[in-house]
Amino acid sequence: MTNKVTSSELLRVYVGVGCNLGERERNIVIASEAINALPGCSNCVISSVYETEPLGPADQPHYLNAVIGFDCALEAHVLLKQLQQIETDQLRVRTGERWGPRTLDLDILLYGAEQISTEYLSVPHPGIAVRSFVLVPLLEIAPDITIPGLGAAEDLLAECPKFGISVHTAKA
Ligand code: A4P
Ligand code: MG
Repeated sequence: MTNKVTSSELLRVYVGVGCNLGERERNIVIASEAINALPGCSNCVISSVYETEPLGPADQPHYLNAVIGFDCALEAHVLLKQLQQIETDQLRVRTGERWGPRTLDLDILLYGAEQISTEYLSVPHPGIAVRSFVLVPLLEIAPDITIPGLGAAEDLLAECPKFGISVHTAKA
């Protein structure tokens, strides 16, 4: 495992954003502002916002999904804690239901080109290859991106279930 970042080293990080409760679009905007305001994080770019059918229990509202890319000087587990605090600030309640509805979910998709496997963190995110709601917005802001250990994101998308993905709000 190599997950140490020195204060002088910036990695490009991609975070997947998902929500299907509350003021969905507003939750995403607030999340991107909160990430941009984190210490050691800068040059934040957000994809278009996409509407998608739920992965998991079908009796829950459709999701809005987006991907946020930014330069990051935070160590990966420190970033995870910061993202979980942003989720909590946006009134996320953890019910324990797998893939249940939520006001905000922030997943670390990619942390530079690093592969991390600890009790608390798996990067690249384990679902990345089979989620159009991750790959489509990721490719929009990083068209040539390669997923460490898995290959070109574009090739993964070709084989991936689509979850009825459509643009909800185009990138500004
Ligand atoms: N964790 C491990 N790796 C990571 C990572 N790369 N990023 C751990 C973030 N967290 C990571 O997460 C559970 C634990 O995962 C954390 O404590 C962390 O240490 P959580 O956010 O508390 O719970 P969760 O999100 O409900 O669990 P899970 O299994 O990660 O769910 P997913 O994969 O996030 O899926 N359908 C659509 N259309 N769009 C969606 O965005 N999202 C989900 C949630 C289900 N269905 C969806 C969508
Ligand atoms: Mg999650």
